[in-house]
Amino acid sequence: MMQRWSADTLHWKGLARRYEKELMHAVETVFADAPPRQLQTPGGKTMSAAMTNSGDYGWVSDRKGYRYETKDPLSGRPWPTLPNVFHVLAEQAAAAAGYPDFRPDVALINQYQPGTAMGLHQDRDEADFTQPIVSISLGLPVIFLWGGLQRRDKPEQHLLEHGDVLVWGGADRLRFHGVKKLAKGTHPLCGQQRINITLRRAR
Ligand code: MD3
Ligand code: FE
Repeated sequence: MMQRWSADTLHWKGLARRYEKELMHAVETVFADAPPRQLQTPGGKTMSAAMTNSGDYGWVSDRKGYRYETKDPLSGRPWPTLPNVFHVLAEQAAAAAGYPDFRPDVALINQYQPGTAMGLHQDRDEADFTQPIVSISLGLPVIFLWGGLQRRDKPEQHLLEHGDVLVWGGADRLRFHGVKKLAKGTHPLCGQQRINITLRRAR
């Protein structure tokens, strides 16, 4: 089921279910090389979700700021190759949403355990905001907060479940957004966690 939240945002419920085993296998392969880790914010707080990346670049945060890096700071090695199933799914969803030329060079993977969340923020470390972002949700459900272009705008709440894919660009690209605290639970394929993969064009 495809649903438009606005002219520039598409919610394709369940699209990723047909690739769920390949997706989780790809996630585990990335984790084996570049394990998810809790990053520090520039202000010195620890983010509650654990993160890692694959692709030509990876998003990192530390006391020096937010940025994309070509190497994993934990290992000093390049990030693992962006798995083909991420490309296939992201490009299919982006094309359906009206972005036929989207070619991601980063897949940021967020791993949420019960009790973890992500506060309202904008994704603005990429070079070209005309490029959309595609997100794939796997595992436990969560309430997604879809805000406006100002931090003070009251967010809409949307449930994101296993297999849901979102594509947003255009006027929605710089909306504030976040996710509420993950509730306890066990998903048959993913266990006691939620995985979110965001496909981006960093450069
Ligand atoms: C933004 N991840 O990695 S993605 C992030 O579920 C991030 O892990 C969240 O925010 C997560 O930077 C949310 C989903 C999403 C969906 C639609 C949006 C983010 C959006 C529409 C506009 C702006
Ligand atoms: Fe974000």
